[in-house]
Amino acid sequence: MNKTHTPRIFSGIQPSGGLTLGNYLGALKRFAALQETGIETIYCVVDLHAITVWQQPEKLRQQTREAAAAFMAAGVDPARSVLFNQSQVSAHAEMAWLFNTVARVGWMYRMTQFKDKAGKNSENASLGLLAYPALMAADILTYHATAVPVGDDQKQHLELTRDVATKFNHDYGVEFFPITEPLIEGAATRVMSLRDGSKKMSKSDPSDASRINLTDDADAIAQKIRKARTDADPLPGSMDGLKDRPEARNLVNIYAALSDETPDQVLARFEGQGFGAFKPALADVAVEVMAPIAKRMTEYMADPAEIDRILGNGADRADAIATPILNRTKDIIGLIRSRG
Ligand code: AQP
Repeated sequence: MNKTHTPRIFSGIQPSGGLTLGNYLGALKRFAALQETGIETIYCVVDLHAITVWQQPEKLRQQTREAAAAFMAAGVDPARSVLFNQSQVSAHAEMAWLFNTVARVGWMYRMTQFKDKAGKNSENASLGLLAYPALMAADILTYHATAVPVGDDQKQHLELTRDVATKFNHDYGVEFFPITEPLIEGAATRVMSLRDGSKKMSKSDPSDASRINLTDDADAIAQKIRKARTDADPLPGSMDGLKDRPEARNLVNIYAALSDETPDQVLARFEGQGFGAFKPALADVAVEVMAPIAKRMTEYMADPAEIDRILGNGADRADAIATPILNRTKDIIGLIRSRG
């Protein structure tokens, strides 16, 4: 399907709060691993997405730097990947406008993330929150990205990106945009809240106890896992036995993703044991993986000017890829470009 397009990976994370274990396992960990494939990787702190809900300006700056520090602490190397913040490359916003004319209003209203975030008072949500998926399509397609690693919650937005590319290509009779593949892989594509197994772990959840933050120290991690909601039954020998136990399933999936095992391998070791034994073991694995990341984040955050320099440098490299693709898009549409 993408025979004419060079493989290229793009993904992003919103600086809409401190990053969580869900962001790490569903996204960051895989971003770093994908650097080993030899395929070009472009990673972005999507600040223009974050402002679709109100962000306090000074906090937004801090969270943007912290997200960049998290990328690097998780193993994204700014020399091997392009790492930048979205608003420094204006092609994203321009392409999003062009895609606003391609995407249909009905597509936007169907998005579950819009329904969840807009809630009952959707008339009062920002227009940007509704148009969010057109900007996400722009992020991806402005680089002709062929694959996008994401968590399961972004699947619907990725489908919309494919719809935008297909409709644009069809409307203008071209084969210009690739039909991007989602990469949704591993045991932790949807890490759930520690307080409610039916809700996704999220950086903007009002309850701090619902999530593990990348900046949490060992004590906080252990305490949150100890207090995580579970049930009183012992663990079964395989995941089939956890069908109706979402909280238990979540903790086993987290363990498996952290220790690079399958959930069934984890259960084979803990079969017959209760959470009194499982939770401390999970806390140990979580601290072992997360503590070095938190330490590296603190080190990066000690030099905000260096983070800004890295993001600016990444933005220059991103711009060099994005602008020619934006210009070709304008030519296809019939927009005159005659500046010197
Ligand atoms: N709980 C999760 N499990 C697995 N993956 C997750 N991701 C987010 N939460 C989980 C993945 O992280 C990447 C970045 O997400 P985002 O920041 O763009 O927005 P989001 O998906 O809406 O994440 P949050 O944490 O829930 O943010 P807020 O609270 O601001 O909405 C994506 O690849 C996502 O799939």
